[in-house]
Amino acid sequence: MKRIITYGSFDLLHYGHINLLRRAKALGDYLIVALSEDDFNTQKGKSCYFSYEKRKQLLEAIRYVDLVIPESSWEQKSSDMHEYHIDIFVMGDDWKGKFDYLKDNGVEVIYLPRTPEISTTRIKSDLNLDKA
Ligand code: C2G
Repeated sequence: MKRIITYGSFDLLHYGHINLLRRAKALGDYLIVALSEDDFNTQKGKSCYFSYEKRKQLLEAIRYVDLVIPESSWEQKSSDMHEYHIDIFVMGDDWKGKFDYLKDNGVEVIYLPRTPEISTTRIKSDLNLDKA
C-alpha cells in the first residue's frame, strides 16, 4: 500500500487541481490531501472564496482522494510524513525544489507539471471576483 500526500488550498476547484490529484493517485494506492485551513491561507497571503469546510466537502467527493486532513502550518509536513506513513510527497512544479528537505524523512519527493493556463487567480480575475 503506497501512500501519497499533497498539500494545497484547492479553492474554486478546477481541472488543474483534478489533473494534479489524478496523477498523484496514479503514483500509489492511497492519496491524502492536506487542505489549507482558512487561517493558514491568510498566512499564505491567500483569501479563499470557499471556506475550509466547503473546500473539504468538494475534495472528499473526488474519486482520487482517500482522506482530507487540515494543513495549519508550513512546519507540519515533516511530522505528517511519519504520522501518516507517507511514501511519496507530491506537489505541482511551481513548488519545484521547495520541499526537497522532506527526502530526509525517507519519502520520495515528486513535482508534477502544472496544468497550464488555468488557476484560481485567473478564474477570479476573469469573473471579476478579485474585487469581491
Ligand atoms: N496546480 C496545478 N495546476 C494548476 C493549478 C494548481 O497542478 N493549473 C497544483 C498546484 O501546483 C498545487 C495544487 O494544484 O500542487 C494545489 O494548488 P493550490 O491550491 O494553488 O496550492 P497552493 O496554494 O500552492 O498551496 O504547503 C503547500 C501549500 O499549501 C500549497
